[in-house]
Amino acid sequence: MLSSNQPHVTSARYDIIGDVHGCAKTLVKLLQAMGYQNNDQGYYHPTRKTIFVGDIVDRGPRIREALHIVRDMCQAQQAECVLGNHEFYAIAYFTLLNNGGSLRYLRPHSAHHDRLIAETLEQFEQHPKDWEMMLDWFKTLPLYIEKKSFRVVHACWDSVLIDRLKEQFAAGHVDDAFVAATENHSSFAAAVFSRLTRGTSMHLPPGVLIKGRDGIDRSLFRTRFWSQSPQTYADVVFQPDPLPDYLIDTPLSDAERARLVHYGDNERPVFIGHYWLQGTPKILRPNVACLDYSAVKYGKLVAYRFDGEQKLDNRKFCWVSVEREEAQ
Ligand SMILES: [Mn+2]
Repeated sequence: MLSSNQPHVTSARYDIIGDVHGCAKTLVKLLQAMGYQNNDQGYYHPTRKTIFVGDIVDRGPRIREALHIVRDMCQAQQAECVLGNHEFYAIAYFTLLNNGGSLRYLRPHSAHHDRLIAETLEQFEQHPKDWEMMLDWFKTLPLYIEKKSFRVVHACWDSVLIDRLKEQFAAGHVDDAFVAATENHSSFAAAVFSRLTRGTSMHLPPGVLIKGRDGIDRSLFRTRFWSQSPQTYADVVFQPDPLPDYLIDTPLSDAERARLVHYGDNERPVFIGHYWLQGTPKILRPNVACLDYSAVKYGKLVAYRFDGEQKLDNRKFCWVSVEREEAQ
């Protein structure tokens, strides 16, 4: 029986943490700054739980350690974690498909895909059993978390897709057949993984390309799902590289507007990661907060300390700045 002075964890007290990408030292600093302690089962807080928005894996210097911290917290029921696009990439990179005797990987081992997973494979090279365990764990992660007072998804809350997914997988995590079905890019499974873990984008007008800071030409731009009555490209664009001036006032066509995902102001708060934001953490809407502030690119590892409020508050962000690689 619970004694009256025992700390009581309500369902609404959560620290939601952004994309870790192998920054284990920074993660420990953030947990400690928020009053978490460590015992033989991992980090815990006497009165709060943690939710990770995904993308624990890839890029950073301490990927294995970061995965162990997060997995241990999940195993001890001190945390939950949604699947990020990078965990999905890892699953797909190691998923072998066999159609009519020809074996191939669900995620082709192209130079680009090899590059994205390189740090992870290097850091697990001497620990193959450990990596297998992590891959098995990734497969158990839900694509979204929905609580009475809030929601979490890596990149985009698309209620049409999520409602349909719920009918098939009530707990939010899928099975091997659903993962394999993403090979067909027009399948429901492919739409779910792409939309929920990578968000929405829009095609630029025919023939127009924009060059990103990474030097890559793109015919698409990332869009936000929380715009209210957007009229122009400026109202929906959401990415580190701004659109060129001559495009920014382009009116949205009815067809473009119809394809946008809409997250209403009256819906419960939703927390996301994924978008490589910079600067001082602040909410995107009263009910939308992004927690990815580019920790692995010497930005910040950010948490939002949620206590059930339906209007989010900029004072509830907590973060650790990453100065250089040794600190990651
Ligand atoms: Mn991501």
